[in-house]
Amino acid sequence: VDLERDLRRAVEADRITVHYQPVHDLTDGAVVGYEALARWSDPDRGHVSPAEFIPAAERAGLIDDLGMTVLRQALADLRRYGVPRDRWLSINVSPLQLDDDFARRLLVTVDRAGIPADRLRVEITESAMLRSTSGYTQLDEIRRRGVRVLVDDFGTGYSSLASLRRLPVDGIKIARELLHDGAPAPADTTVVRAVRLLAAGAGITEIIAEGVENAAEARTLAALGVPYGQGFHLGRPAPAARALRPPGPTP
Ligand code: G
Ligand code: G
Ligand code: MN
Ligand code: NA
Repeated sequence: VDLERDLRRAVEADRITVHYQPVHDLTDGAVVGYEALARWSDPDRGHVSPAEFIPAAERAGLIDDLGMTVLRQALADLRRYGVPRDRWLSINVSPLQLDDDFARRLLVTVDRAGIPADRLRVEITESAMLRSTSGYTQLDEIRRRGVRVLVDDFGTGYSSLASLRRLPVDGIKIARELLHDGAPAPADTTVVRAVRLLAAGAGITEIIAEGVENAAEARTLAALGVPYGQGFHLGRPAPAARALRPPGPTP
């Protein structure tokens, strides 16, 4: 409860910040987009993990404000740092945000920022999507404007071809748990092949592997036809000034 109170103050005082983790094209290494990740550093608590404060925000009814704060900051950062037009911005969306006004609010915010809606990606977990069919309408509405919907943490829940075909989605992010399973070895090729087939069966080709932690994994995934990757090997989450600044001469 104290946590929720402090978080409310942080959200109201605009003290939630955003870090960015790049998504890379695994064939040529180019950056194709960024995932925005909320950060909270409290004067007394220090750095609080999103694994702790996101659920707290959901319990306290703050997730909507927090999500919009992250979106607004991220859209502003795209402009401030002159991020090239062809790089997308991905935000995480909690199922609790998918109320009847979600699409309208999101699109108004994007339009006000002067960023084309087709640069935006929205990440939602599969279980969250399956929970509310009313959310489908909202997702379809933003998709009509060009926003792409990605299934986050794919493979950690109940994944089936049937559900994937029914969901209003454009891409999937393969959960890092699926690739590592404790072993520091190359990505599990059987699992990756299966996921690719499942996605293809639903007409989905935008596939992003999460948790790419070494060069061997990146090579294996590329060889298996996974187009995109994200992970510590490719780039860690970092503040805008570091993550989004165009590469310049190193001092
Ligand atoms: O990478 P990191 O440890 O920051 O993220 C931990 C979890 O918090 C991830 O599951 C991520 O999806 C979630 N998360 C991070 N930022 C946001 C946000 O702005 N909104 C929501 N709903 N979840 C977020
Ligand atoms: O659930 P979601 O995919 O939104 O979570 C992103 C989280 O994954 C963030 O907390 C981020 O710090 C973490 N993350 C990103 N890349 C890697 C990686 O290569 N390895 C591990 N273990 N975690 C990662
Ligand atoms: Mn995510
Ligand atoms: Na994920």
